[in-house]
Amino acid sequence: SLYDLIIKNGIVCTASDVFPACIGIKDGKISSIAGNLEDHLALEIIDAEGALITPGGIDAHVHVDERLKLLGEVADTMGDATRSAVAGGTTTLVAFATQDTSLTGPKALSDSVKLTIEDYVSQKLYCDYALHLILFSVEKSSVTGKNILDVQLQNVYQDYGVTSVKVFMTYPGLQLSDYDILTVMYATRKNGFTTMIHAENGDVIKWLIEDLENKGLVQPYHHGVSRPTILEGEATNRAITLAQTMDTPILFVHVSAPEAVDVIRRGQTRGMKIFAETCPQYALLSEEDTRCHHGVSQGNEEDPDQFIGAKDICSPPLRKAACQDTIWNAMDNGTFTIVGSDHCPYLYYDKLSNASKHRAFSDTKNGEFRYIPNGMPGVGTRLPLLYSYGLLQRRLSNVTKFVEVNCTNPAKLYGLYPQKGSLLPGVSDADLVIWYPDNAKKSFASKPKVISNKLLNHKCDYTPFEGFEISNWPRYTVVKGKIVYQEGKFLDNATGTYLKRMPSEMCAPRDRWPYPELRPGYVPS
Ligand code: DUC
Ligand code: ZN
Ligand code: ZN
Ligand code: ZN
Repeated sequence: SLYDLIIKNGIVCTASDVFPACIGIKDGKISSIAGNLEDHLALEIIDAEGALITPGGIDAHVHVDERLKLLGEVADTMGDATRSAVAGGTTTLVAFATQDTSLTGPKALSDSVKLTIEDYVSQKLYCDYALHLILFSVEKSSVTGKNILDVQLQNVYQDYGVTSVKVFMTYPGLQLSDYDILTVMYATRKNGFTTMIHAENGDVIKWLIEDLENKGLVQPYHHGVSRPTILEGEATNRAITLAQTMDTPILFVHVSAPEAVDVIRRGQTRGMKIFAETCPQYALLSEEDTRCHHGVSQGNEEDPDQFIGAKDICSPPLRKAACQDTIWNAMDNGTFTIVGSDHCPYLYYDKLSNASKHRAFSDTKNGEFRYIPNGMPGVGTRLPLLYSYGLLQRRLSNVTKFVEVNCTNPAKLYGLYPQKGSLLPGVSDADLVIWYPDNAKKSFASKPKVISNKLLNHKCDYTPFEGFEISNWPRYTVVKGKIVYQEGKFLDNATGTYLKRMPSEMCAPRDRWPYPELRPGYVPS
């Protein structure tokens, strides 16, 4: 027949348009979108009953079991993360391959990616995924190092279609100097890569952590005290300065601080190619969520160790509740290009004993915040939270904005568009989500009202969003034309594969230099 599947009676929502239409799907692709498609043309029909239909989400920031446990050992495999993603309406992931510094030479980075992909081929994947590359060591810390990296990046793109690199301005062992960041920017600029930046001033944070420990202030709450917003603002501004020096587009990941939002917005207004990502936790949680360690009175059955605040530790840390409005506004006004989850699922309870012991206790009997791994799960909650708390509560102006930051912009930013991130007939994969109509009368019996860990289908033993009320949860998630998740249940027909990417269609250098002599290849006349 003409179509494998027709979805009718829905409202099609893209990053630009909202309109009632039928969607015809054939061979895993969106084939037609039309006012009416006749039932007899398809093998299978879904009646969407007036529901909103959006492209599947793209979560371009997830951590799964990486080969080198630089930031600690996470609970989810790629298979687990794709499963949780699909249950929450996300149909593409971009995770991280880590530079393997035991490899050198022109294929060092290409082989780092290769080994990562090999780890995932045997896993059952529920949707497609791509990879960024984490760089934490510049092989030759001299101006000639830029040529080595240039060739290494060329190979990584040619061999595996990786077109983005993440660098850290914090963490002992991972932090790059300004000098090395310029080297990275030279090479990413030349190869059309996107440079992703974790902006926090690592030297100052190191000093503050030591000082807090000397004062005995080691509980989870003090993790946030050691990483104040001004240090994110400073590092963000410094990275913008480096990007301006090297005429390189940059992307700030997991932005949390109002000071950072301010310098990003000002740089954008000056015409700089600055992009930014925020995460649902910075819009919906606060530093108060890490406080539960305080005082015996707050201890209870659930929290015998006075340690439950560890569930809300991430970096950058959760901020004051008063910062949340800034995050929502920047999401709605275009300062933030995308929303990613920064899914980084560390087990709260000890894996082996299953007792009420966080892994940090194995390193130190007091559970000092320094040893608590920085991250929380979120790949399954990103879209439902943004739908209920963003769209329905009017913090996001409309559904086109919801689609833009969660689906379409991540695809454009990371070179996956228009195969992913839209519903363009003839070109887009049939990855989509059917949401409940607001006034749904019919619903699956267990229609969720609050977020619970069970709903998330991940391996992590908690969610920081436990108990958050949700008005909508994906009713159907369709991946490459197959209904993979329907009314709370998985249908056993999922497939996922590695995606090669194109260079970003948003990030291109502007060729504006503070002095012409700084231009690569400048020859004095
Ligand atoms: N940065 C991330 O992107 N994820 C987890 C921890 C971190 O610092
Ligand atoms: Zn980071
Ligand atoms: Zn305290
Ligand atoms: Zn991350």
